[in-house]
Amino acid sequence: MDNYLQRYDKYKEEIEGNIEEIMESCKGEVPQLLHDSMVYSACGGGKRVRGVLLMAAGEMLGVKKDKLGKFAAAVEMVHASSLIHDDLPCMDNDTLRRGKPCNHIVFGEANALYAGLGLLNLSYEVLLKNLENEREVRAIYELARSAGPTGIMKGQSLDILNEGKEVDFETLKVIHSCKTGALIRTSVVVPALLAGADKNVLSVMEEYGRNMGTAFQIVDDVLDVTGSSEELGKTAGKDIKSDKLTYVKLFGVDKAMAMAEEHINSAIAILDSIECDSGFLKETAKLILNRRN
Ligand code: GRG
Repeated sequence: MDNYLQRYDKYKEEIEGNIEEIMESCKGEVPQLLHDSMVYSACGGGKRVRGVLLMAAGEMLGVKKDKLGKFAAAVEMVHASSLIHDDLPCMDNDTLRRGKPCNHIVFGEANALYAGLGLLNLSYEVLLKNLENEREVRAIYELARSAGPTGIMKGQSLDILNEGKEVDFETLKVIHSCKTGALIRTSVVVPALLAGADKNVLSVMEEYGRNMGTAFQIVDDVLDVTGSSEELGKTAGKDIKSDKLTYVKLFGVDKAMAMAEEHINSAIAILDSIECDSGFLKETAKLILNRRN
């Protein structure tokens, strides 16, 4: 376990170093306030689960380390952009994120809007600037698709449209698989694409990512009612207040956790069908189930 945590922290450090480098490289050209607000959210903490998954899956499949670092930074920048927008008054209207005031509280709504769009765009700019081969084009396409109107944005749109609506499991599954699942799945599909993996490996990584994404959001739903704002670094109890469609609303805490565990077990089991050293990805699956923030 100690080894696992050390490796996790090493990936995290590498990702954060890469994001800082990217932000530093455009410093002179971006208005100071906009740059500050992008840095505030892109460099300001977070577990970096998506980036870590990308680095670990890529290493497992034999992708070059420097390439992985760029993609992991990009995935985390896309994620940060979605968090900024998620917190805006016109969306979830929150004030606390990663234990700090939300971006719009510090920099104002207009800046927060641009910081989110800026990080989203910059993530693609950096990847395209360093483009080396066709595999990377496919990987960038996958990232763009998961962040767009058939991915995260679709999930968020349906999430907001379904606040206060009747309970409907099919809709809930679509919301979760897009809002949260898309980027988590992409985090392990991108390295498979970069590695030029065959169909079998690609579908195993997809299946692993799909289960991880669903479990991640179920646990998020549970933590919203069982965690404190201090632990979570964001306002607890928001889902009930907004009458969101969640696993807890549909099934209660215990059943929801049992369902998350099923997805985690499936994620772990599917990795056994490829001949790779998948120990780290299996441990990360367990971590997602047992996380407290
Ligand atoms: C600009 C890409 C983009 C999208 C706009 C606002 C929006 C549409 C989508 C919101 C998507 C969203 C925030 C989903 C919730 C996903 C989720 C569970 C976030 C928390 O992830 P953690 O726990 O956070 O990994 P940290 O802080 O650790 O990174």
